[in-house]
Amino acid sequence: MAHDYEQMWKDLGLDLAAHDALLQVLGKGYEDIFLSQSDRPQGMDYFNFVMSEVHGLRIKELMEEKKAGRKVIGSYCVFVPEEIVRATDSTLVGLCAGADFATEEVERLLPRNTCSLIKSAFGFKLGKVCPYVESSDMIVGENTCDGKKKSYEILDTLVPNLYVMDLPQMKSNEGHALLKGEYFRFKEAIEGLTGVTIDATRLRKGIEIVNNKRKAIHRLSELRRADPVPIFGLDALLINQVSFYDDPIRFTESVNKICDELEVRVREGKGGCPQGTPRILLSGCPMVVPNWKLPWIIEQSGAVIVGEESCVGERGIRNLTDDSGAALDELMEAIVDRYFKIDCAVFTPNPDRLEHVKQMYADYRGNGVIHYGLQFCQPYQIESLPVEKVLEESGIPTLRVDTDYSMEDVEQIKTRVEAFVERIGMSTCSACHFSLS
Ligand code: BJ8
Repeated sequence: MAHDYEQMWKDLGLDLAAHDALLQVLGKGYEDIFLSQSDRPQGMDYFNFVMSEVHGLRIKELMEEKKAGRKVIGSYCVFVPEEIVRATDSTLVGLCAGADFATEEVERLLPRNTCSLIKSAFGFKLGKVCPYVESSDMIVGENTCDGKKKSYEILDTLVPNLYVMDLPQMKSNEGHALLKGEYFRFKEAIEGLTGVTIDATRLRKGIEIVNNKRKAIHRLSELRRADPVPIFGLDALLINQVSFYDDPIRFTESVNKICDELEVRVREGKGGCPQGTPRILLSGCPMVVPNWKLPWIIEQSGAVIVGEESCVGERGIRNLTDDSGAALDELMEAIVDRYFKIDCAVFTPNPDRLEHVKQMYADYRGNGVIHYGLQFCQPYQIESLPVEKVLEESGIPTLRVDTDYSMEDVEQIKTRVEAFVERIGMSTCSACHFSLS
């Protein structure tokens, strides 16, 4: 792949040696974690291919779109409304990163006790290894947690095209009005960037494309309620992760295709794990490529992940946008209503999320919840305590795991997860054990 795309990466200003090293580590990790699983659905071949070309063919496609006059918008948060971006035929890509990179350089700009997700995003920019950042015509930052909000002030000095979106922190009428104002301001900014005026027809089309993507993931999620589970949690997470990079229409088709296959598995009572495998609901911070450490540990410990209460998961794709409005303003209002329901821990208070975790646990027929907090993530680490309390009061076994992107704590987490899986008292599944070595 490197040979074919080297000139493109050079033109984007990537550091070819550092980028090659990153791709090698990623490729090896992917092989060890994903390709070593047994009994994967055939439909995963498509997602394997996307991953193998995530810095290659997909970037080439984006370059071609740009040549044809279309724009690429990069984002770090699921609050950035993709419908508005699609309404101008532009493409939204996720820029969050899930691996440490250029840590020394990052820590010259950000305090050491900044969460890995923010540090990693900076590391990928400073280390010149992310073709998505470099191909973005606009990068959208958002005022969510303090770490992101303040770090965007520094990011603004590193990129030429940062747009900062203000977001509410309370689910009040004033919060709703703030979000509405910000989405209208964003619409104008996107129109200014692209030269395309968004009308009702365009916006409805954008809503349709994004809703279809969500519906396909909803379908996949529903299938994970079956016992035996027809797909490993790692693969389902990967599909969610790919949704942030892939062409949305092709992605939707590919998810629906794998769902057809999974439906047959469910009908025939087949799956990667035998019936009775302990079922874990993951809850907490978003997990972006290539942050697979905790899910890998969980599934290696003889459990299967049946759902993710996360922005790379159900929190991000949960509700559809109502497309029944005739006028542009009605459709914009529907977009605001849809996004205002996102129960990110940056909101205070945030009772909806506590209810949602419990609801997901019931819907996905869980046997336990593992709460994942990134170290130094105040919103999710602080909220993990009420989450644990509410779950334990309902008799739901809960384990809180706070970690970062390093591999230093793998053994320690493994010991805790294995004990938890044993505690939830179900039979373990030998088919779920696969090795990283
Ligand atoms: S809507 S979860 S994508 S803000 S892990 S950077 S919160 S300190 S990512 Fe998020 Fe939007 Fe919310 Fe979702 Fe801060 Fe925590 Fe780091 Fe985080």
